[in-house]
Amino acid sequence: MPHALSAEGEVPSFVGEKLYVNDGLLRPDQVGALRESSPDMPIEEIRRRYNEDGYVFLKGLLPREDVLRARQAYFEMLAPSGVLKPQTAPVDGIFDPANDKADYPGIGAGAADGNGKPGGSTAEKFVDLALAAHYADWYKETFCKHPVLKNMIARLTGWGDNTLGIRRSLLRNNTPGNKAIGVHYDQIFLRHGEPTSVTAWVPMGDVAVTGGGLIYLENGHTLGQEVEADFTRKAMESGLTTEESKNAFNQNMLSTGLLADGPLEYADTFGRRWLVTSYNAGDVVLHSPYAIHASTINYDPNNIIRVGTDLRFVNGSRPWDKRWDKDYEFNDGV
Ligand SMILES: O=C(O)CCC(=O)C(=O)O
Ligand SMILES: [Fe+2]
Repeated sequence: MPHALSAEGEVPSFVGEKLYVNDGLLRPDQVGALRESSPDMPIEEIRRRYNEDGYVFLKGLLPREDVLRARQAYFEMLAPSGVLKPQTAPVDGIFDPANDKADYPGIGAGAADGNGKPGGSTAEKFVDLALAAHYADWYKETFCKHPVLKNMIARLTGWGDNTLGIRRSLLRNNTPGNKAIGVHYDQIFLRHGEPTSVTAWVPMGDVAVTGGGLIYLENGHTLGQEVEADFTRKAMESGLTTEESKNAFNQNMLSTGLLADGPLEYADTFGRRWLVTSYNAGDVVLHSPYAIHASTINYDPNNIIRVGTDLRFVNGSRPWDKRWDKDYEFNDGV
């Protein structure tokens, strides 16, 4: 049976919703559901799923109120930039539709060169405040060091007291309609360490399925390993030094360090689906350093700004990428 066409003549991507990525509208055959897990499952089962899928999506791991408290602090800080719709509560994070989205570009995905300062001079107030939020106590000392998260990772990995939350993190804001992060796996940016880090992707607020959440390539962690082996081979063949080959932006790679800007074409090239979901405040996805992921463009029906952070954990008793032992800054070369 042919799929019903929507009013615009385009087929919804998933559960009746249209999911847009940097290179267009995902087709239904390119999309599946992210597998949900419960933090109350036996840790062996959580570990089994993490190893099998390259990620584990833990519903309600963090107390919802802790996440919303951070969301509120974030938007109270950013409100003077005019980002929020007048007469709305900061915790709701509703973008003022009267704004030009170009003046409110996203941290982490908004700059053409990946990790540079996004936007022009009219974006400066917003961008400067969004950067300053990285250094605020409620973020750096409280949210990033949440004991429930660290404890889960210590149990998952068996690292125990050696579990170390690394300092550099990106507190990302995806304003409606702006560019989304392209296709990548995290080890590309962590090559000075062993490929055993765990990333916790933490949505800071509820994220509708069309609201710009993270998407994972099905079995992407096995493909990521193959791609990394290929980069290593190319680096050797082209005579790069070990140091050069560890660079995420070396001559064999895109200038952004990404595998591709466009998830749609990438899914077709490798014949794999993107796994998607909606998120609630408190949910966390733990993913392996080879898990291939990207995000959708935020087209939330209520103009809710998507905020999220990626917190990384390593075994502090093993070699890890110490370039990350610093707070995030634009153009920090990592
Ligand atoms: O939040 C995003 O858009 C990207 C996050 C990410 O790449 C990660 O958590 O590793
Ligand atoms: Fe990532």
